Amino acid sequence: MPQTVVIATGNAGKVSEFNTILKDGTFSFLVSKEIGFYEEIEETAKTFKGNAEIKAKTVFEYVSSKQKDYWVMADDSGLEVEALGGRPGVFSARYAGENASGKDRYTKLLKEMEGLANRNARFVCCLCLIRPGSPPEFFEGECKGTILTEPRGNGGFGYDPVFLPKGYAKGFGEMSDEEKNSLSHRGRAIKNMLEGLNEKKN
Ligand code: ITT
Repeated sequence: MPQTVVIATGNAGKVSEFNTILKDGTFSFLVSKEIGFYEEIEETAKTFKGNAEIKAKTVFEYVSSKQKDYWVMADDSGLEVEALGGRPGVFSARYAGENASGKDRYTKLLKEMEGLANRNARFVCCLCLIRPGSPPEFFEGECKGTILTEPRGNGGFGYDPVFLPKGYAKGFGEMSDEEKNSLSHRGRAIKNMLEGLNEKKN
């Protein structure tokens, strides 16, 4: 029987990536709203880890009163740009205002970076996993790269069209989910989680 994991997210792009990476039948995923959780969770922490924990704990509290054996996982992630002192960072989702689209966000970023020679950046992902009876567990992943001067491709979500991972000719926006997952911050965090879970089993 697959382990049911509730992903504490409202971001369809993240869910699609989780489903692509973890498709071997070990886990069966539900998203927050599929278990009746519709609240907007306020991300008040200053770190990815802190916000991942807030999201996972909030949904776990809701789920555990109904389903005792479900796991809950949350992903807090974002883009850190060197020349902007690490911005937008934990504010990546809110960088262009509350209801902005991915396109609004990367268009604003390209504008802010116009003429900047240092285009180094990294994507960061922190996963928080809560299993019943255990303290929260954290798994991280990063992907270094550069910010393009123009968007390329329309795959992925968020800032993907303007991110070129280090050592690759294709940007995230030009990659399939599989290609992106093999090197992305989220793919690496998930790999770390699977390794961590396997170590605990043995
Ligand atoms: P949830 O909190 O509901 O999971 P969210 O989109 O608000 O969804 P975050 O608070 O973690 O998620 O914000 C992450 C933002 O960083 C996200 O909205 C994107 O703009 C950006 N981001 C994160 N991972 C990304 C990726 O793989 N590709 C492109 N942009 C990404």
